[in-house]
Formats: sequence, structure tokens, C-alpha cells
Amino acid sequence: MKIKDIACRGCGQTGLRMVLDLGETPLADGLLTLDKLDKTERVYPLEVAFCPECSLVQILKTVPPDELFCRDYPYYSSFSEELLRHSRDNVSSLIESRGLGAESLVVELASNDGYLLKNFVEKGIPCLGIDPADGPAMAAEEAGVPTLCAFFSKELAEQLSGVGRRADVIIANNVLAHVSDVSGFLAGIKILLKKNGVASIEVPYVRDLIDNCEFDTIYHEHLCYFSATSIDRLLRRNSLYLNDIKRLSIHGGSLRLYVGLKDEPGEAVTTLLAAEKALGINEFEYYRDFAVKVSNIREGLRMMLLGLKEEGKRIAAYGAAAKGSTLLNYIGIGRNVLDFVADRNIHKQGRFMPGTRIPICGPEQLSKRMPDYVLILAWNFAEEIIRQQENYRQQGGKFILPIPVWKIT
Ligand code: JHZ
Repeated sequence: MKIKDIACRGCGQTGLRMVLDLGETPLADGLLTLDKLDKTERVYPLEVAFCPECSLVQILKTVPPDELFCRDYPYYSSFSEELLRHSRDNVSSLIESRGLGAESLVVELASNDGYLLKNFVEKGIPCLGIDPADGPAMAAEEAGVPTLCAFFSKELAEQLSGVGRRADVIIANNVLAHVSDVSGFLAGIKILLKKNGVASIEVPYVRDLIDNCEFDTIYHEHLCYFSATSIDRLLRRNSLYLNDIKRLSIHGGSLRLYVGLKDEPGEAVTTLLAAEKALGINEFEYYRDFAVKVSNIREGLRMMLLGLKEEGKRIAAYGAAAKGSTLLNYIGIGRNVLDFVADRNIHKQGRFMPGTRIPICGPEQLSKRMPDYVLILAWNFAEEIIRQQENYRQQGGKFILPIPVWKIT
């Protein structure tokens, strides 16, 4: 299909403009098991476009959600201390600001392994997690977090509210960008939320993506890349209202949106909307030179890594993150350069990176095998990772940060 015929995921208008083409890539979380190594992986186009009508940045291809998220989904939130701390702080402030207690109900959409809701369980506040990935959902149940293994939808919201289960707080972190039926999802939130309830929604911020060249956070799971402006418009079209907003550093830069059924925008919302207007985030110009910057990163990073290899250096990577998959496949660096990828997540160890097929093993391998350099693919957790790898560093190991400009530390 030609881009001129493709309708915007947010407003339905045609006339999208191409921002970046990352080529054809395998699914970023499609880690391979040993028995799949002799099979060809499916690849899908990864093209990013901008909607001049509602300013939503989006990819063009939709991979069916059950291919992406159901069986074998390897992402478990609980492997980062920073994310756990971030979630605990979020829970404490919600309990305080909303006066939550034993009579309340908190529902989390995409609750993964219960990393966040377990904080409510500990405080005796009733909660329900909803997540389609069977492994993480089971882990949540085992941790004592009541969890429905399902995709959230308008229909599911109707069922829950039909049996009197409406939420004081709905939490939806890093899920809105993943949803192909955004209107159905938002309609579900509207149905499930009590009249004075709040939905606390976190999304990666497109402004940080563009300004820091975080092109690797683009993959098929992420259909949309939001600004305050595009999300405000999307929510309004679905009779939901953005009433407060915070900029957060998590995941390379995110927005936390506080959304309700009444239109009561606070100062933070009006200020950020005005700042985005002044920056031109709503205009194609803001995105025009992104592709050139990304292509320069590819050349620079590739040359540096190939140069080290030529000098006879041994190089590994850290973080079998989805973003690592985009990065390696796009810059064309694989087993010829990287010996292995270290990752704490036991569900990823023993598998292989999509496309490049680099083996994934435990982080203890760094001090054991002592590569000269470690490319940090999960750069968003670089501080935490480097802190944990003091032993490797003390023995002379060095880290490479890939973006926005590669840096050896
Ligand atoms: P991480 C994830 O993307 C998943 P990913 C998802 N696609 C999403 O939307 C974004 O976040 C926002 C490991 N690790 O979380 C754990 C260690 O081994 O940055 C992970 O495998 N040791 C839903 O996958 C990976 O690194 C550590 O000390 O791109 C991090 O992946 C730490 C801190 C992490 O993002």
C-alpha cells in the first residue's frame, strides 16, 4: 500500500509523511531458541511516519498482537531495580493523592509480572492486573497479584463493570503505544473508570526520542510515539481528558499522563502544550532531519565497532532488550563482532538475539570471559548496569554507550 492511502492510527486522516525507514527487521522480542536457528525468521517493514493532521508519529505496519505478546513473551519488568523503584514511588504517590484504601480498586493494564501491583497488594489495597503474555501473567499470580491473562478491550471493561468492578485508579504504563485498536482501548478505560477516578498512563516521549536520537526504541511493538499534543487530541476524540502531566526520565524519557472523565487541565498540561507548540513538535519540520541523524549514527557506530574488531579486541553486549534488536539489525553488526549478549533476565538466557542470532547469557560472563569492551544495548539503565559490573570494570573492562553519539566509558 502507498503511504498516501494509509490512514492515521489516531485521527483516521490520510496524508502521512515519511520520517524514517529502518528497513525490514525481525520482531524485536522474538528471541530464538536453539531449535529455531536453522529456520528463516520473518521480517517486517519498519517505517515511521508523521500525521500532519493530528501530529501523531507512528509506524505503518501492524503485526497482529497475538504474534507479538502472547506465548513466549520474554520481557519481565522485575529485572531492573530502577524500574522497580520508579514503580514503588508511583504507587506511594497514587495512594496518598487518591486516598486509596481497602475499599478501593486499582486495575493495571499490561501488568506484566506484577512488578508494580505487588506494592498495592502489600498495602492491602485491592487490585487486578490484566496482561496477555502468559509467562509474566503466571509469574504475577505466583507473586500474589490477581491477574487476568487477556488483552484489555472495551468488551472486557464492560464485563468487569457489569459485575460492579470499576476502578478508582487505572494504571497503563508502556502499553498505549502498543495497542492497535487505540479507540477500543480508550473506550475500555472510560467504561472501567469510576466517575472521579483517574487513569495514570506512561508513554515514551517522542520529543526525547527525536532530540536524543533514540531510534532503537522504534520496533513493531511500538505503534505510536506520543507527544502531549498528539495524546491530548487522541484522548479528546475518545471523551477522555488530560488533566495533569509529568516528564520522567525512565526508558530514555517518558510522559506520565493523569487522565479523567472531566476536562480540568492543570497548569502543567497547558504549559507543556504551549512549549511543544513553540518547539514545532506539531510540524513535520521537527522530524525532517531525523533520518539523516540516524543514518550518521549507524555509520559512526559501525565503523568504530569494526575498527575495534580489526585491532583484535573482543567485544560483547549488555541487555537483550527489544531496542538492542533494532539497533544491531539496523547497524548491521552481529556475531562477526559481538561474542555474546549478557542479560539478567533468566527467560532470555540460553536464547539468541533476533536476526543477528547472538547468544544470550548471564551477566556473570562479563567478569569470567573479560571482553575488552561491552556495548550497552539497554543504555536507559546504563548507570544501574555499570554499578553492578564494578568487578568487570576494575579488571580493565570498558563500556560503550551507543547513542546519541557513541561514547566509551
Ligand atoms: P529494557 C521494554 O523494552 C519492553 P526493552 C517494552 N517493549 C517497552 O515498551 C519498553 O520497555 C518501554 C536487562 N537488564 O527494559 C533486562 C539486565 O540484564 O530497557 C532487559 O532484558 N540487567 C514492553 O526490552 C534489558 O536489560 C540490569 O541491571 O527495549 C532492558 O530492557 C538491567 C537494569 C536490565 O527495554
